[in-house]
Amino acid sequence: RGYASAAGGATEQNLEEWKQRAGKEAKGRDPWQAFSSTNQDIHLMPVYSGLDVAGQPDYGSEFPGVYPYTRGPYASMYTGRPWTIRQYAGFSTAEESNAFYRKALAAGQQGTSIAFDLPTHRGYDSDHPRVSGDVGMAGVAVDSVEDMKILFDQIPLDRMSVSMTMNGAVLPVMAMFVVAAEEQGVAAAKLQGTIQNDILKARRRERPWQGRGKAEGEFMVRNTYIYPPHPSMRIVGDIFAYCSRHLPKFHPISISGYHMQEAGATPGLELAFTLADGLEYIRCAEQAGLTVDQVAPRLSFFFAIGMDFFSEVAKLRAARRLWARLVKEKFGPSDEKSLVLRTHCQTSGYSLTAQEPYNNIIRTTVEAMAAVMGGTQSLHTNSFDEAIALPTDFSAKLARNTQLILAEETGITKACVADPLGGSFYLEALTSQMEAAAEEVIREVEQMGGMTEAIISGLPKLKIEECAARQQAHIDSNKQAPLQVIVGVNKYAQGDDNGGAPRELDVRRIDNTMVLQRQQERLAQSLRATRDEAAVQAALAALEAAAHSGNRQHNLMELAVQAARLRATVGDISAALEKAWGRYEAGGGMSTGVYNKALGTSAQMEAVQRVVARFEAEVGRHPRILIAKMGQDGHDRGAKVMATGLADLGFDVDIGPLFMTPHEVARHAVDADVHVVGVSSQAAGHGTLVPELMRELAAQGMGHVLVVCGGIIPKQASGLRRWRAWVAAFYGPGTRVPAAALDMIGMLLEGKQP
Ligand code: DCA
Repeated sequence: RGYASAAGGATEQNLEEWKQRAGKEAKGRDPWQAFSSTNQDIHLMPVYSGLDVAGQPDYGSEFPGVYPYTRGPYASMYTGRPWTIRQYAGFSTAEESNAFYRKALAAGQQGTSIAFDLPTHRGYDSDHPRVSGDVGMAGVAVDSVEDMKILFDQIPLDRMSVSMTMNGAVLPVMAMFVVAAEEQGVAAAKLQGTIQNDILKARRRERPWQGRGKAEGEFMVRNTYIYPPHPSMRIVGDIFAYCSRHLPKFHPISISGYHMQEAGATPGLELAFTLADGLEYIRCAEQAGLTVDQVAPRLSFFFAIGMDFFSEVAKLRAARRLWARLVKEKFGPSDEKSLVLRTHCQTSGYSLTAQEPYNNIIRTTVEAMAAVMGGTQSLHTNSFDEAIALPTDFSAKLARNTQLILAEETGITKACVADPLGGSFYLEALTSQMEAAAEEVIREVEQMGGMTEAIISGLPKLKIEECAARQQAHIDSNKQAPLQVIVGVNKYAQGDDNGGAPRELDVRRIDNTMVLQRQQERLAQSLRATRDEAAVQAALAALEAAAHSGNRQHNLMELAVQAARLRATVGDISAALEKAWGRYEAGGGMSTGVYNKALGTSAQMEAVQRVVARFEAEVGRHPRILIAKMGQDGHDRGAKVMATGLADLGFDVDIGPLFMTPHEVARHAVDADVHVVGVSSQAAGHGTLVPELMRELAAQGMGHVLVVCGGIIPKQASGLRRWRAWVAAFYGPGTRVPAAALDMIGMLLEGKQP
């Protein structure tokens, strides 16, 4: 504790007086011990005063919009202009998504944010044989410029800012956006918005077997990447260079921490890895021939906002301060705009529960408040039903209204001041502590040679998975550590008493066969049949040659735009690059021991050990499970947590690679001679893929294997009723790993056949 005038007159004597009074309230215990706690990252004292900020040189003298921007990127903040309400959405066809955006914009939304389906993310056209279960399921299917034009029909691209969450197939998608605008009569120079283009990021987490059906991508935990890390970074650099030349108002990247927190990172770890990614991208731009001042002012960030209210506010403040300082020290820019971190935030998908889903409205409101108090520029609020399915029109409207009410009814914007929480002793001290902790991690990453090298070494992924396994064990053990209470799940669960609310939500249903048919028809009849095939093939050959050559004079984005103009598809452009670089298979790897250690001993744990021992005695080996992800759904947080937990509980666990076909899963089950196949699905492809798996298992003589499923599998999906009868168990959101283990071994010992 230091002393300075910033202590505002507080002295050690004042503190002693507080301790005496608190000591009485603590009934004789040391109040410092009795009332202190830890958030996920930092040990917290029970009270803060001027003494705790007195050592901070800038305490009290910082202003919003002024270096180091702790209090906000703009001087007037929301008093001048509120944040942008930017809801992320997209489903099935371009026509339906376009109608949805237009309705949302008319109802108060201010920017669009496009969710693409998984085949598009992974660079496959809708008619590719690997992707039939995923077309149009977790986002909109876009195969060509024709789809892109429909997506933005009657949306004025010269005035409306558009965000596109795209990483793997970023070249064709960005190229098609530019061409669609061109054909709408809008010059590239007028385009405003953001493309995610963040191939380094980590992906989102699900509770075991759980998650939401949104498509994201990255390297840290294996997701919607397509090419190996180094060529992927070249794409990022080429997009930076292209945007700097042709789209000066566009943000060529959204450096994303969101998926790290969703995958299990604490807010502090999310902060550190995201800024480390940011530094790496500036270097990547430099390699593409740009100066820091040509790229840094247009970098944008994206953070998750979870339930740890004050940590989240402090995280955004610390992010701005640390970023400004790091960029200044490392790159010495001359444009002050290069130092300013501007961000989009999204409320946490992980914090949503399938049990008592209306509670999610309250969670999202609190998280949105944290984002706003932290000074976000743009915000997405989740819909309450997203732990179950994609949002309905009704739930999407409530999510949007959450922001409209905050912005227009509460006095947070108009009748308010810039950075209203600035100066809070606790918040300022927490901001500094988070900044220092993040800087420490960033130093470690920098010593490894930066984030690309760190990712190749597997460090960030393992750190995040360890955090996730530890948190899950705390939830499962019912220890109810701070921030691990989930009302309605591990505390105050009401069981069947729903207070009269409808038990089953009316969820969005997507008819995959209809989308598939429409996309296939458009590809075959109006695209491939009418385009100049020779010109298309020449454009694709030029792209492939440029990728092969590694010559940075040939900008890949430039070549992708030419190919897109000629009606080359997402699949064509991705395949051309794949010929040069191959498709990347990240190494697997699973953290072990973390779950067990955090879980500690419990009656349930001992019960699992007993049944595993009994199984071994009767069968002659440990129960063996293959955990499989099928289709293009890369959300493997639930699968990983389940795998880690089951391995720690005594199972032999095989975890298959991502993106398997049902045939490949059955083959793997035969080769590994497993007792159970656990299918984890977050992207709704299970309706097509699980029945196919059942047929494949039977065909390969493995009909006796127990098949269990987990993830986002709504009970209401009527088409599933038939195959649900064949599946031995469904482990929905909130399932505890030991409970699932007991259940599976129980079924195996009873000889229950699906
Ligand atoms: N006073 C004066 N001008 C202001 C103020 C203010 N208080 N606040 C904002 N503005 C201006 C900005 O300077 C900007 O104008 P410019 O582009 O000419 O510089 C304009 O208003 C828009 O504000 P901005 O803060 O850039 O907000 P957005 O356009 O919503 O951009 C950003 C936010 C994070 C930078 C962007 O990358 C984004 O929208 N990301 C979303 C990513 C996403 O949706 N991901 C989905 C998962």
